[in-house]
Amino acid sequence: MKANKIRKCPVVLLPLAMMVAMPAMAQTRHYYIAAEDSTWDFAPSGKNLVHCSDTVPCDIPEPWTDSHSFPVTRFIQYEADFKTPAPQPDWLGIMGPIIRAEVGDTVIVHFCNRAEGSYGMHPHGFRYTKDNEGAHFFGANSGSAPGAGAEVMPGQCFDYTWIADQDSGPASGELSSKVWWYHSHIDEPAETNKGLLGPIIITRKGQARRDGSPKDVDQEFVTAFFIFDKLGGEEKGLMHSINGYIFGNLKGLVMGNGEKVRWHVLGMGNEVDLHTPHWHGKTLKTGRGHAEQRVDVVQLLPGSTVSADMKADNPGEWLYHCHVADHIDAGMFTTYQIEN
Ligand SMILES: [Cu+2]
Repeated sequence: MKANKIRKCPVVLLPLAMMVAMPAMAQTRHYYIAAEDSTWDFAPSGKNLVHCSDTVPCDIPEPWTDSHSFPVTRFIQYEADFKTPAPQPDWLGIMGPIIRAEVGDTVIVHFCNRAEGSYGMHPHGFRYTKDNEGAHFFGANSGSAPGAGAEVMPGQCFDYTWIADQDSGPASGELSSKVWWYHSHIDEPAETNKGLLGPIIITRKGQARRDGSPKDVDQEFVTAFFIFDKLGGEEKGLMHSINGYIFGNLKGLVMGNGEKVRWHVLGMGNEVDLHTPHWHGKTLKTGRGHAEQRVDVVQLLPGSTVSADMKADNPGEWLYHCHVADHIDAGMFTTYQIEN
């Protein structure tokens, strides 16, 4: 196992004015991520938690009543020892860890495949070389073979180097951070459907805290809308999920009154995966300057992403759901809470 190579900045005494004017130093950020087989319960409470009270039956409707736990393969983050799991917010659900960078940073993902199949990690947004593309294909036009990181066999490891360059970060009309996907890409449809996917957040240069999160927001949430197909198209295997949870089982979307909250939303899946996340209780703003728009619904297609800011100043528990009728019936909803 390679040692964590995060370098410490040398201590140099500078006049305060100079320190304030200096841009943040580019960082090399290390992530330790394994692919692992497990079982995932898309409704661990066994209940429909949004329509549930002393007088309302809490049952998940048929055909999903007892059909919401399935085999998955997921990206799990560890500390550098590859033994201690890194903490992950409950609301991130089935997704792999958030990989963060500020424009100018380099991300090194130390990936180990502990699952039974061969997998890899392909990022959106970052700049990378062929070996770090993490996608398996033969380029017949150039005669190119798959890159070194295209396919990591069971029991093997690969270090991906991904660069957050200017083109990886938000453009001028966008918010201070933006979200991208990463996922396995040998048999991409099968592997994302297994659960091998997660988010990347890249913050504009000079606008990130030390941990990469944007300075101008109090909290960021990431929610992915994806109909996992766990039984070859059979309805009772279609998990209309947000972060791998159905019927209100996605919990922890909690914010303080008055906080500025950024929502990163992502879509993945098949042609049925057209999703329209809708927030009750508050409107949001996408973009900035002339590109600013006020929304309470955004549009997602497979692979696409949207970021939007909410001023959380209306305390209460509010619905958060896909607005596609069939998807509502199948449980693609939860709630978020603005605490008083
Ligand atoms: Cu939907």
